Amino acid sequence: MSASPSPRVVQARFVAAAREIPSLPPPVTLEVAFAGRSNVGKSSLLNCLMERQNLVRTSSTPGCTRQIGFYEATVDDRRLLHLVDLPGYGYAKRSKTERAAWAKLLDHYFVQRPSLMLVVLLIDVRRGIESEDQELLDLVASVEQRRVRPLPVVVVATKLDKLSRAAQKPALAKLEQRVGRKLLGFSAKDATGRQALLTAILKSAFATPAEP
Ligand SMILES: Nc1nc2c(ncn2[C@@H]2O[C@H](COP(=O)(O)OP(=O)(O)OP(=O)(O)O)[C@@H](O)[C@H]2O)c(=O)[nH]1
Ligand SMILES: [Mg+2]
Repeated sequence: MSASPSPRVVQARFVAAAREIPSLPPPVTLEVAFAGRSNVGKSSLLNCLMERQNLVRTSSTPGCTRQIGFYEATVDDRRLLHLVDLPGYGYAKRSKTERAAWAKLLDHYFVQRPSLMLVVLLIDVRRGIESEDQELLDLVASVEQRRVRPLPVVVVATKLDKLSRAAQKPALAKLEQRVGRKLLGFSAKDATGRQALLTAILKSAFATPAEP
């Protein structure tokens, strides 16, 4: 199956929501998870990627997404993917116990989930790296050594439209330097970066594993 130069999600639907590992849907479809602090724009990015206005619930109030949401996306050449919307990482208004339980669940999901092919990590371009973002970067790095297969990560800088055009490039460059890797700029408002992100997702998710 040849890859389209400008892939699009042609069909999208909600599949399942889960609060705990036992209620996750069976890992039969390749999966891409979207992680990041509360309010960074995970659910909005998913709507934008799937070209659907309100398939995923979003809110200006942090803490909107409270369950792991699974969405099936059909890409134009009929490839199927599950896009996984995660609740905000380290949401401060939750109790310490609740946050610890969530970190544990996330760790388990990242390490054990056989269908998970890629994590897309979101960082707000204006806020830069705060403690939750660093914790998440560290968590993903630590997961790599405990997985059977590698877990690639794509880091996305969100809400690019909130900066003036002139400020976007320097802000991205600064954040890239902090993270120590290349970032993709994104705006759910004007769909900047949608094509590049979808292309990166397809490349990772459907990559043929290297021969040992
Ligand atoms: N201007 C602008 N606003 C955005 C963008 N992405 C998200 N937002 C806004 O940011 C707020 C949070 O967006 P969500 O997509 O709900 O964020 P989330 O990361 O899913 O948040 P939680 O579910 O709480 O973890 C909403 O008011 C969105 O409209 C963007 O690219 N540009
Ligand atoms: Mg959300």
